[in-house]
Amino acid sequence: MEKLIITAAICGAEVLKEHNPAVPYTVEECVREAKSAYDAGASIIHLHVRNDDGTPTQDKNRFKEVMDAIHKVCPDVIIQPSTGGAVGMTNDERLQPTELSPEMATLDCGTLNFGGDEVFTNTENTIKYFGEKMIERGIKPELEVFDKSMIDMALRLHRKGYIKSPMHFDFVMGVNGGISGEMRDFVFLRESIPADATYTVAGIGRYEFPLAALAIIDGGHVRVGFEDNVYISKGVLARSNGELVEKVARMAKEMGREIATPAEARRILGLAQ
Ligand code: KMH
Ligand code: ZN
Repeated sequence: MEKLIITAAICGAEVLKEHNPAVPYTVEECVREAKSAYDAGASIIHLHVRNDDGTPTQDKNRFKEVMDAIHKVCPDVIIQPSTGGAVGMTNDERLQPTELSPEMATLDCGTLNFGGDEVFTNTENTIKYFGEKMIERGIKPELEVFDKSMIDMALRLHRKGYIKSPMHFDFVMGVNGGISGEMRDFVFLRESIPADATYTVAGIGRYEFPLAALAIIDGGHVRVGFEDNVYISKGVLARSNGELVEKVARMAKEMGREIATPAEARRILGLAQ
Protein backbone atom coordinates (compact mmCIF):
# COMPACT_ATOMS: atom_id res chain seq x y z
CA MET A 1 0.00 0.00 0.00
CA GLU A 2 1.26 3.52 -0.80
CA LYS A 3 2.16 5.82 2.06
CA LEU A 4 -0.58 8.10 3.40
CA ILE A 5 -0.84 11.64 2.06
CA ILE A 6 -2.27 14.00 4.67
CA THR A 7 -3.74 17.28 3.45
CA ALA A 8 -4.41 20.10 5.89
CA ALA A 9 -7.27 22.45 4.98
CA ILE A 10 -6.09 25.10 7.41
CA CYS A 11 -8.47 27.98 6.88
CA GLY A 12 -11.51 27.56 4.59
CA ALA A 13 -13.75 30.44 3.62
CA GLU A 14 -16.62 30.01 6.06
CA VAL A 15 -15.21 28.96 9.45
CA LEU A 16 -14.51 31.85 11.83
CA LYS A 17 -12.56 32.66 14.96
CA GLU A 18 -15.95 32.56 16.70
CA HIS A 19 -15.95 28.80 15.95
CA ASN A 20 -12.34 28.31 17.03
CA PRO A 21 -9.99 31.19 17.95
CA ALA A 22 -7.09 29.43 16.20
CA VAL A 23 -8.70 29.81 12.74
CA PRO A 24 -6.12 31.81 10.72
CA TYR A 25 -6.92 35.07 8.90
CA THR A 26 -3.64 37.01 8.65
CA VAL A 27 -0.54 35.96 6.72
CA GLU A 28 1.30 35.24 9.98
CA GLU A 29 -1.58 33.13 11.30
CA CYS A 30 -1.73 31.14 8.05
CA VAL A 31 2.01 30.47 8.29
CA ARG A 32 1.67 29.37 11.93
CA GLU A 33 -1.14 26.95 11.07
CA ALA A 34 0.53 25.59 7.92
CA LYS A 35 3.78 25.01 9.82
CA SER A 36 2.00 23.19 12.63
CA ALA A 37 0.30 20.90 10.08
CA TYR A 38 3.53 20.32 8.12
CA ASP A 39 5.50 19.51 11.26
CA ALA A 40 2.82 16.96 12.20
CA GLY A 41 3.01 15.19 8.81
CA ALA A 42 0.91 17.11 6.28
CA SER A 43 2.45 17.14 2.80
CA ILE A 44 -0.30 19.25 1.19
CA ILE A 45 -1.82 22.51 2.40
CA HIS A 46 -5.27 23.18 0.90
CA LEU A 47 -5.39 26.95 1.00
CA HIS A 48 -8.04 29.64 1.13
CA VAL A 49 -7.00 33.17 2.03
CA ARG A 50 -8.70 35.92 3.97
CA ASN A 51 -8.36 39.62 4.48
CA ASP A 52 -7.09 40.48 7.96
CA ASP A 53 -10.71 40.98 9.12
CA GLY A 54 -11.53 37.38 8.15
CA THR A 55 -13.53 38.06 4.98
CA PRO A 56 -12.68 35.53 2.25
CA THR A 57 -10.85 36.74 -0.86
CA GLN A 58 -9.43 35.09 -3.99
CA ASP A 59 -7.08 38.00 -4.60
CA LYS A 60 -4.02 36.74 -6.47
CA ASN A 61 -1.65 39.01 -4.57
CA ARG A 62 -2.92 37.83 -1.22
CA PHE A 63 -2.46 34.22 -2.35
CA LYS A 64 1.08 34.98 -3.49
CA GLU A 65 1.94 36.65 -0.20
CA VAL A 66 0.61 33.73 1.88
CA MET A 67 2.09 31.03 -0.39
CA ASP A 68 5.54 32.65 -0.39
CA ALA A 69 5.43 33.06 3.39
CA ILE A 70 4.43 29.39 3.89
CA HIS A 71 7.16 28.20 1.51
CA LYS A 72 9.74 30.18 3.50
CA VAL A 73 9.16 27.93 6.54
CA CYS A 74 7.96 24.75 4.78
CA PRO A 75 10.03 24.88 1.56
CA ASP A 76 8.91 21.57 0.07
CA VAL A 77 5.24 21.53 1.05
CA ILE A 78 2.66 21.23 -1.77
CA ILE A 79 0.30 24.21 -1.70
CA GLN A 80 -3.10 23.58 -3.26
CA PRO A 81 -5.10 26.81 -3.59
CA SER A 82 -8.88 26.67 -3.64
CA THR A 83 -10.72 27.67 -6.79
CA GLY A 84 -13.98 27.20 -4.90
CA GLY A 85 -13.44 30.39 -2.94
CA ALA A 86 -16.63 31.40 -1.17
CA VAL A 87 -20.28 31.15 -2.25
CA GLY A 88 -21.25 33.99 -4.63
CA MET A 89 -17.84 34.70 -6.17
CA THR A 90 -17.53 34.85 -9.98
CA ASN A 91 -15.62 32.24 -11.97
CA ASP A 92 -12.76 34.57 -12.90
CA GLU A 93 -12.52 35.83 -9.33
CA ARG A 94 -12.24 32.21 -8.13
CA LEU A 95 -9.63 31.29 -10.76
CA GLN A 96 -7.14 34.02 -9.76
CA PRO A 97 -4.74 31.77 -7.77
CA THR A 98 -4.30 29.51 -10.83
CA GLU A 99 -2.50 32.45 -12.51
CA LEU A 100 0.33 31.69 -10.07
CA SER A 101 0.68 28.20 -11.65
CA PRO A 102 0.57 26.20 -8.41
CA GLU A 103 1.25 22.45 -8.64
CA MET A 104 -2.35 21.66 -7.71
CA ALA A 105 -5.68 23.42 -7.22
CA THR A 106 -9.19 22.27 -6.42
CA LEU A 107 -11.78 21.81 -9.17
CA ASP A 108 -15.33 21.58 -7.84
CA CYS A 109 -17.42 19.16 -9.89
CA GLY A 110 -21.01 20.26 -9.34
CA THR A 111 -23.57 22.56 -7.74
CA LEU A 112 -24.98 21.94 -4.28
CA ASN A 113 -26.97 23.51 -1.48
CA PHE A 114 -24.54 24.89 1.09
CA GLY A 115 -26.68 25.44 4.18
CA GLY A 116 -29.41 28.03 4.74
CA ASP A 117 -30.14 29.84 1.47
CA GLU A 118 -26.62 29.39 0.07
CA VAL A 119 -25.96 27.58 -3.21
CA PHE A 120 -22.40 26.75 -4.29
CA THR A 121 -22.70 27.04 -8.07
CA ASN A 122 -20.57 25.02 -10.48
CA THR A 123 -22.36 24.58 -13.80
CA GLU A 124 -21.10 22.18 -16.43
CA ASN A 125 -19.63 25.07 -18.42
CA THR A 126 -17.89 26.39 -15.30
CA ILE A 127 -16.27 23.00 -14.68
CA LYS A 128 -15.19 22.78 -18.33
CA TYR A 129 -13.73 26.31 -18.16
CA PHE A 130 -11.82 25.57 -14.93
CA GLY A 131 -10.60 22.22 -16.37
CA GLU A 132 -9.29 23.93 -19.52
CA LYS A 133 -7.51 26.64 -17.51
CA MET A 134 -5.83 24.04 -15.32
CA ILE A 135 -4.59 22.03 -18.32
CA GLU A 136 -3.34 25.26 -19.92
CA ARG A 137 -1.50 26.26 -16.73
CA GLY A 138 -0.07 22.80 -15.93
CA ILE A 139 -2.01 22.39 -12.68
CA LYS A 140 -3.17 19.01 -11.35
CA PRO A 141 -6.79 19.35 -10.23
CA GLU A 142 -8.03 17.85 -6.99
CA LEU A 143 -11.57 16.98 -8.07
CA GLU A 144 -13.82 18.03 -5.21
CA VAL A 145 -16.94 15.89 -5.19
CA PHE A 146 -19.69 16.49 -2.68
CA ASP A 147 -21.96 13.76 -4.10
CA LYS A 148 -21.82 10.70 -6.37
CA SER A 149 -23.26 12.64 -9.33
CA MET A 150 -20.16 14.84 -9.26
CA ILE A 151 -17.94 11.80 -9.86
CA ASP A 152 -20.10 11.01 -12.90
CA MET A 153 -19.70 14.60 -14.11
CA ALA A 154 -15.90 14.41 -13.69
CA LEU A 155 -15.74 11.10 -15.57
CA ARG A 156 -17.82 12.52 -18.43
CA LEU A 157 -15.68 15.64 -18.71
CA HIS A 158 -12.57 13.48 -18.53
CA ARG A 159 -13.83 11.52 -21.57
CA LYS A 160 -14.32 14.85 -23.36
CA GLY A 161 -10.75 15.96 -22.57
CA TYR A 162 -11.37 18.63 -19.93
CA ILE A 163 -9.68 16.60 -17.16
CA LYS A 164 -6.57 14.46 -17.60
CA SER A 165 -5.66 11.01 -16.17
CA PRO A 166 -4.76 9.89 -13.61
CA MET A 167 -7.56 11.65 -11.78
CA HIS A 168 -7.32 12.61 -8.11
CA PHE A 169 -10.57 13.02 -6.19
CA ASP A 170 -11.46 14.62 -2.88
CA PHE A 171 -14.60 13.08 -1.38
CA VAL A 172 -16.07 15.91 0.70
CA MET A 173 -18.61 14.14 2.88
CA GLY A 174 -21.11 15.52 5.36
CA VAL A 175 -21.83 19.01 3.97
CA ASN A 176 -25.51 19.93 4.49
CA GLY A 177 -26.63 19.54 0.88
CA GLY A 178 -24.09 16.92 -0.17
CA ILE A 179 -23.63 13.22 0.48
CA SER A 180 -23.55 12.11 4.12
CA GLY A 181 -20.47 10.60 5.76
CA GLU A 182 -21.64 7.09 6.59
CA MET A 183 -19.59 4.02 5.71
CA ARG A 184 -22.01 2.98 2.95
CA ASP A 185 -21.61 6.43 1.34
CA PHE A 186 -17.83 6.14 1.46
CA VAL A 187 -17.91 2.67 -0.15
CA PHE A 188 -20.27 3.98 -2.87
CA LEU A 189 -17.91 6.86 -3.80
CA ARG A 190 -14.78 4.82 -3.49
CA GLU A 191 -16.14 2.13 -5.82
CA SER A 192 -17.24 4.72 -8.38
CA ILE A 193 -13.81 6.05 -9.37
CA PRO A 194 -11.45 4.53 -11.98
CA ALA A 195 -8.88 1.95 -10.89
CA ASP A 196 -5.97 4.29 -11.72
CA ALA A 197 -7.45 7.21 -9.74
CA THR A 198 -6.36 8.30 -6.27
CA TYR A 199 -8.56 9.88 -3.63
CA THR A 200 -8.49 11.72 -0.36
CA VAL A 201 -11.45 11.96 1.99
CA ALA A 202 -12.55 15.11 3.82
CA GLY A 203 -15.15 14.31 6.46
CA ILE A 204 -17.06 17.33 7.72
CA GLY A 205 -17.51 17.79 11.48
CA ARG A 206 -18.04 14.54 13.36
CA TYR A 207 -17.32 12.52 10.20
CA GLU A 208 -13.69 13.68 10.01
CA PHE A 209 -11.92 10.97 11.99
CA PRO A 210 -14.17 7.95 11.26
CA LEU A 211 -13.74 8.60 7.52
CA ALA A 212 -9.99 9.11 8.01
CA ALA A 213 -9.86 5.63 9.57
CA LEU A 214 -11.66 4.11 6.57
CA ALA A 215 -9.33 5.80 4.09
CA ILE A 216 -6.25 4.74 6.05
CA ILE A 217 -7.20 1.05 5.91
CA ASP A 218 -8.46 1.29 2.30
CA GLY A 219 -5.24 2.80 0.90
CA GLY A 220 -6.80 6.22 0.28
CA HIS A 221 -5.58 9.55 1.59
CA VAL A 222 -6.90 11.94 4.23
CA ARG A 223 -7.74 15.63 4.52
CA VAL A 224 -8.33 17.27 7.90
CA GLY A 225 -8.27 20.87 9.09
CA PHE A 226 -10.32 23.76 10.40
CA GLU A 227 -12.10 24.17 7.04
CA ASP A 228 -13.80 20.84 7.71
CA ASN A 229 -13.82 20.45 11.50
CA VAL A 230 -12.65 22.49 14.49
CA TYR A 231 -12.82 19.76 17.19
CA ILE A 232 -10.11 17.32 18.24
CA SER A 233 -12.70 15.18 20.04
CA LYS A 234 -16.38 15.57 20.95
CA GLY A 235 -16.87 19.11 22.33
CA VAL A 236 -13.11 19.82 22.62
CA LEU A 237 -11.68 22.47 20.29
CA ALA A 238 -8.44 21.63 18.50
CA ARG A 239 -5.60 23.96 19.48
CA SER A 240 -4.19 23.98 15.95
CA ASN A 241 -4.43 22.33 12.55
CA GLY A 242 -1.29 20.49 13.60
CA GLU A 243 -3.17 18.80 16.40
CA LEU A 244 -5.73 17.44 13.89
CA VAL A 245 -2.96 16.21 11.57
CA GLU A 246 -1.12 14.65 14.53
CA LYS A 247 -4.21 12.63 15.40
CA VAL A 248 -4.44 11.22 11.85
CA ALA A 249 -0.70 10.45 11.84
CA ARG A 250 -1.14 8.61 15.16
CA MET A 251 -4.10 6.63 13.81
CA ALA A 252 -2.10 5.69 10.70
CA LYS A 253 0.86 4.59 12.79
CA GLU A 254 -1.37 2.35 14.92
CA MET A 255 -2.75 0.81 11.72
CA GLY A 256 0.70 0.29 10.21
CA ARG A 257 0.45 2.91 7.44
CA GLU A 258 3.43 5.20 6.93
CA ILE A 259 3.07 8.92 6.23
CA ALA A 260 4.19 10.35 2.87
CA THR A 261 6.69 13.19 2.70
CA PRO A 262 5.94 15.96 0.16
CA ALA A 263 8.37 14.29 -2.30
CA GLU A 264 6.57 10.97 -1.89
CA ALA A 265 3.19 12.70 -2.28
CA ARG A 266 4.43 14.25 -5.55
CA ARG A 267 5.38 10.81 -6.85
CA ILE A 268 2.07 9.23 -5.77
CA LEU A 269 0.06 12.03 -7.42
CA GLY A 270 2.24 12.26 -10.53
CA LEU A 271 3.34 15.86 -9.90
CA ALA A 272 6.66 17.14 -11.26
CA GLN A 273 9.49 16.32 -8.82
N1 KMH B 1 -15.94 27.43 0.30
C1 KMH B 1 -16.77 26.56 -0.45
C2 KMH B 1 -17.94 27.32 -1.03
C3 KMH B 1 -12.89 24.42 -2.66
O1 KMH B 1 -12.05 24.81 -1.86
O2 KMH B 1 -12.62 24.16 -3.83
C4 KMH B 1 -16.05 25.88 -1.56
C5 KMH B 1 -14.82 25.17 -1.22
C6 KMH B 1 -14.33 24.23 -2.25
O3 KMH B 1 -14.22 25.30 -0.17
ZN1 ZN C 1 -11.72 24.56 0.29
